[in-house]
Amino acid sequence: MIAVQLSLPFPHAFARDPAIGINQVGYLPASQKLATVPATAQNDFIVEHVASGKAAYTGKLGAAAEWKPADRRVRIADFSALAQPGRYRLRIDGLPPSDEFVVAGDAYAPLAAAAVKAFYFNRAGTALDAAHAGRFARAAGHPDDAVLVHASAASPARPAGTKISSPKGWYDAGDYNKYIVNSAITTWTLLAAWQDFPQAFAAQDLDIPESGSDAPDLLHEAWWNLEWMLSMQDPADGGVYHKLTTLKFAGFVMPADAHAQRYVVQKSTAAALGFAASMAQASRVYARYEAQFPGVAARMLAAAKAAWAWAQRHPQDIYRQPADVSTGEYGDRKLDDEFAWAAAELYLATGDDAFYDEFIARGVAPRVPSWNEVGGLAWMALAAHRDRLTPHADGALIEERVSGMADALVRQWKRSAYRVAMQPADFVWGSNAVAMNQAMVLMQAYRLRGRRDYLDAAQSQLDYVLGRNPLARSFVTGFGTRPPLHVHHRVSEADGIAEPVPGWLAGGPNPGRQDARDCAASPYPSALPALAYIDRVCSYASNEVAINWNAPLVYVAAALQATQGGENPPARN
Ligand code: 9MR
Ligand code: 9MR
Repeated sequence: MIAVQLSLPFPHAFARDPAIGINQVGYLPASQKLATVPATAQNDFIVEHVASGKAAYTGKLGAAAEWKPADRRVRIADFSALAQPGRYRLRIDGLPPSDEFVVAGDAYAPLAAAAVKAFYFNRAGTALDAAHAGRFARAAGHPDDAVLVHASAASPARPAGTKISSPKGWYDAGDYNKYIVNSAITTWTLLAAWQDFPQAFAAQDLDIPESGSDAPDLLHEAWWNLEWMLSMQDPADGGVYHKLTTLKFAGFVMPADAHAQRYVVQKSTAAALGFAASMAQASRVYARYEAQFPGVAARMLAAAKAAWAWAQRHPQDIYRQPADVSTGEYGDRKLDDEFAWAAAELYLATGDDAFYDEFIARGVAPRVPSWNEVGGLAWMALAAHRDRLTPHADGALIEERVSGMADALVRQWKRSAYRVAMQPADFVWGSNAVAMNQAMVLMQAYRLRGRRDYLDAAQSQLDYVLGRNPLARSFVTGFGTRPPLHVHHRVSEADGIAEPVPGWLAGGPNPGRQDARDCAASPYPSALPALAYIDRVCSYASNEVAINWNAPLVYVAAALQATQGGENPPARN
């Protein structure tokens, strides 16, 4: 175990031939523009027009410094002043030129759209027709209209083996199961993107079956999952099943060829609270579209309250994986943050001060969110909707806690030789989503305080997942010069199309390498935090895709596009 952790035969294989790292999708005219350059003795860099080879910008490299997560010394090239749209590359004597990149007013619009469309591509229980899915059209699978109640979920009205219907929803990730805890943070993040940056989605045409209605496509896409979530609530008591799953993971087959029996498994407190939080939030969002989604807002608010009430009666029903079930767990034993999150959203939805008190009573610290750490979502929701706070709430405290969380990230970003906020401990399963969730926090603080360094730090996080990383690769399928080609995604692998389904963020470097045995034929080239990645289908620990990882990518791409997009940006300050 320890030997594997510390001494692979060639831990520096990637580090020996480093490349200039740039954002391969490009930059907005107004964005900060950084490249990461292997430590070189040269001091000058040139940004040249690809077409003419003429210099568009010349500058000096920053001082060399060490970046621990990749054990590398790097220098920063800052060409933020280059605001002229065009196609460029970076040149430094003695190094191979960088990949080509664009500066364009709409640089992240296609990315933001594709990252939402990825959810459509992961819809369960429906055929994807060629008119909307193009070559990724596929037959329907998993109708989920005859799901069995697992013994762990049995209740008087629904004994084990009862058949229920729980169709639609999104497949969680590379696997075909549907998990409430993960669905909750995912739909919350997508709807937060809509709430915070509606201008990025108002006219977005995703070319999904619902496109062309007078509600945004994003809300139609989210409703596909919310409708499924509603069916996971037991009408008899308000409890919410933790997941809808096969007993074991399916093989790498298409949805239409996966026929194993599906079950709803154990009601859990975490599921009830995540459900309550996201339903309360959604009820406010869809209330503005009553004509397109009749009755939906009221139904969701009632469902949120019922789930909250169930959680009050079952405050500690931790999910315990039954012996005959081996699919994803999303297990969490610490639920203060889930209580705080649901309370905060119910407070915003109802204006009832008792929910605010519940939120405060949990004493939850604002942290960068992840599926099992949702306290930050509560703080951010309250901060983003200060206009809804009652006199009972402490608006100044809320604002301070959210910007405090972002200030810590800004400090990390400034100190980092690589100019990213991520620390060694952030390189976990789904590290790229950590990067995106950090950027979401920074964009929340930017909305509160308008300070330029929040924006620049968020930009750096997006740069990182799009190529300004020590592997010099984009981590989003279909985007950038070297995107992932072999993600752990059953559809992408089984569909017979060489390229993976586009718009998906791969999990990213993860020194935990929990899949090492499954990947023995193509071992990780390095155990270093930022280099422990393989673009292989075997690698569910570094190269799977997942809805909760894509949602903050949607948020960040849309937020930066909305904030800094356009051909004639305001001057930098
Ligand atoms: O395909 C599964 C993936 O979706 C999960 O994230 C991962 C961890 O739970 O497990 C994958 O399934 C693998 C299993 O855990 C071990 N044997 C190989 C399976 C498929 O590669
Ligand atoms: O994202 C989850 C990660 O935090 C956990 O460490 C990992 C192992 O429990 O599971 C991840 O979630 C997977 C889920 O269990 C099943 N679907 C695929 C998810 C992404 O790999």
